[in-house]
Amino acid sequence: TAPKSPVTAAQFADEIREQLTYHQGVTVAQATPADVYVAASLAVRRHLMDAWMTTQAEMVNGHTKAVGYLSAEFLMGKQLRNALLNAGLTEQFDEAVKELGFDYQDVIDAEHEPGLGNGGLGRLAACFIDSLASIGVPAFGYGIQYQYGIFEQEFDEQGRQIERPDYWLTNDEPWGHVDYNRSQKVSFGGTVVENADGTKAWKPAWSVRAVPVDYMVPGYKSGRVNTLRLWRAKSYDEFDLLTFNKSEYLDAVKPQVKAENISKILYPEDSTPEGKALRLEQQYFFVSASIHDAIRVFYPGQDKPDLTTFPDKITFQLNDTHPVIGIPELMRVMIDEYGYDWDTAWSVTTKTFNYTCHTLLPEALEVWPASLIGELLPRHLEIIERIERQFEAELVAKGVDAAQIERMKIYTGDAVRMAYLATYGGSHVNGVAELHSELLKDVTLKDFSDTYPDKFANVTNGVTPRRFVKLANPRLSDLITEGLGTDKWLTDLEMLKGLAPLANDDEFVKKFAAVKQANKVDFANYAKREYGFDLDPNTMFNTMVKRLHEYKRQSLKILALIARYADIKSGKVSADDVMPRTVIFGAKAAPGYYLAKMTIQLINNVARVVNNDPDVKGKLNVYFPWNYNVRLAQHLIPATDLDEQISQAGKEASGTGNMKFALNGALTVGTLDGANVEIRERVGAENFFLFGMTVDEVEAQYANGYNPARYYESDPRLKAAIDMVSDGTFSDGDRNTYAPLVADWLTKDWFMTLADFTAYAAIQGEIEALYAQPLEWHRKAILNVANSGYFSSDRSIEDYLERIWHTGSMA
Ligand code: 26Q
Repeated sequence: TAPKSPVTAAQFADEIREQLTYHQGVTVAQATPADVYVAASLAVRRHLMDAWMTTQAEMVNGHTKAVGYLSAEFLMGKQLRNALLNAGLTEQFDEAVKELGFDYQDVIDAEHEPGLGNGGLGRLAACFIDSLASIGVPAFGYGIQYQYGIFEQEFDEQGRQIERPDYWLTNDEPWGHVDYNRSQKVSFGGTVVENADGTKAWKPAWSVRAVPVDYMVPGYKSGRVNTLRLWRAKSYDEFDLLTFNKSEYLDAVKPQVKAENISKILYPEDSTPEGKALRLEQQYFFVSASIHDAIRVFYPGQDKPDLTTFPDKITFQLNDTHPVIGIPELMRVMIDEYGYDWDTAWSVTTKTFNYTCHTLLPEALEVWPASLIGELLPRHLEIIERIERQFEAELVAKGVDAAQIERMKIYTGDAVRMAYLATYGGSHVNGVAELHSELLKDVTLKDFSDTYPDKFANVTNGVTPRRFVKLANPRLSDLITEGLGTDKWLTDLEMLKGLAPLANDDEFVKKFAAVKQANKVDFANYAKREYGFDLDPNTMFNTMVKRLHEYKRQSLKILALIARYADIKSGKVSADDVMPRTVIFGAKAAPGYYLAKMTIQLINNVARVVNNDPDVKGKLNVYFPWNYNVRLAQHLIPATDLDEQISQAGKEASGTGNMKFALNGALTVGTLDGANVEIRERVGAENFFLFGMTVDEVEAQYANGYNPARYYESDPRLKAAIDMVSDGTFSDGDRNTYAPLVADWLTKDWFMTLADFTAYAAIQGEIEALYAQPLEWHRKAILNVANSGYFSSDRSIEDYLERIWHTGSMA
């Protein structure tokens, strides 16, 4: 179904006026851009409402299984422009806003992006629900409406990261619809008692009310609008007016505070989970509410639903281990709340869930102390124990040896391994890139893949071309449409292949180069306005944006940059031979991640020193715009010439920034890690700057006892760079500032930054030689665009439908 042809610009302006008057009660003359933002958002929402209701009705009445994407994070980015695009109202909006006397950019800027995620995993969830709606698959995203999203990053005078709370709900938020009438009760604590008939009953100690806040997820030209349902925790215990007296007044609100804390804040750690009770409460809170919600939706008004049909109604995808408590929860709901026997419940549960793993780092796999689960969810711990007994019996029956059974324990007696529970308790496990899925089978979950080989699958990640090409890069989008003679590529991204022959057409290459140049000028203006930076768009824009992690190796980039700086300064490289470069970093560090925060400080101070040094003026500049988020990504990616994907081989599960850059015509310098491998295969080895050790070489180094000092001693440029970090060049002469970082490099260097330095430095020459031939550079960039259509999240979703969910789009 195509969306109905909507309204004229004049009509849309009237609709905005109407919202201003009847919703906000302000005249156009009184209205601020923020008012117009709210009014316009409500107006677009009205246009999408019929499609939203139809989609929901057909989802329940139709014969297509729905997808429930369970994720602790959805990093959505701003909503207004995306909704306009999908409602077919972009031009009307631009004109209407002008007619009302506003600048459309001011209106767009009024929206505070919902930062309800840390990075890759949360953004992937947002891309996936966009694709599900665009393909027309009935789907719910289920998560948490955190009141505080990912912190807002600032830098202090010393260049250190400061975290500020992201109170994104401080203004009117027109997108989320708070549906108090569809709340769910979620309980915690207490004890388990045995009923007279031998069944078990959980007597919880306390409960919270999960209130759904619904967001529209409009598909692009599909006529479908799915739902993102984010749960907000509310207390049932309002003031207890009967019992409190004056001295107990403050105590009386304590239960309320405790309950509402559950959805208060997004945990900003994305690699080394801490076993905090509040985090487990969050996980159970949204998963329990979502499971009950799905039963309510798919068995409307039924007291005794036939839950044996549940896996035909919905399939739950577990986005990493964060929602895995849903497995024992569905068991509990079926057995305790609906009276099913264990085997029936187990059969339904294993058919309902599938698990996506997003990591290879052992320290990032969630393991919960059994004592904590026992305290918070005593009935679930019992169920997990029984799952463990059944699992061990099954392994014995399969002839698995005792040592392996011991290694595979889901429940060790002390702890519960959530990845193992997810693997056993669901139908499929998938990694997020081919290399990652192979390593999952061979290393991380080897025992499981040996025992259950058929469970394992790969689905390589993807990104939505609507947000990351069409919205972020309108110039390139127009050029692609011109080149292909159609805009159908936006829903069939493999069509980009049709651009490949145009890489040999000099006229097209020049147009492509002009698009990139114009995007760079735009970004320079944006950086001036937002950050006060003076970027020179006539230099190469070289970008590294992603969370700050040792394994991602921002250190490698900064050390190579320092070495380059030293070369120019010492005259070893004559300034005339230097290809002018602007290096742009963006990265948030987890607040408690000491070395990551020190790396941020180092980058900021290298930037300060380099940018103020007349010896390298115009040759090398370094900028670190703070608070990297979806909005900044949308501005920066289209303006990038060269992007950095330089993680240690075998550590980045996939990466998705790499895909966004390739689709926007940047060339990549990268290692054979994650999805880089597949990107390089598709765009062609000659159009990708590869360097560094392979997974096997990394493993061999670990096995031989890796010694970083050896590399420090053997590469004089590396030595010089590290010495400059320790001698105070970037700390006003203070030799202590970076001592812990330097000590780590020289004695541990777990991710082998030093071992890859020489190769990384060497490839810079190749990069600069190519950049000196603009036509050749842009030809390769075009081939990156042309051959990256595979990395659409539409394709990822098609793969999930076929390999894992076994369902399709609505008729
Ligand atoms: C877990 C427990 C407690 C607190 C926090 C967490 C937590 C939160 C977020 C653990 C991990 C994350 C996020 C992980 C993540 O973003 N992984 C990335 O996922 C991308 C999408 O698949 C991949 O492209 C990246 O390679 C992977 O690092």
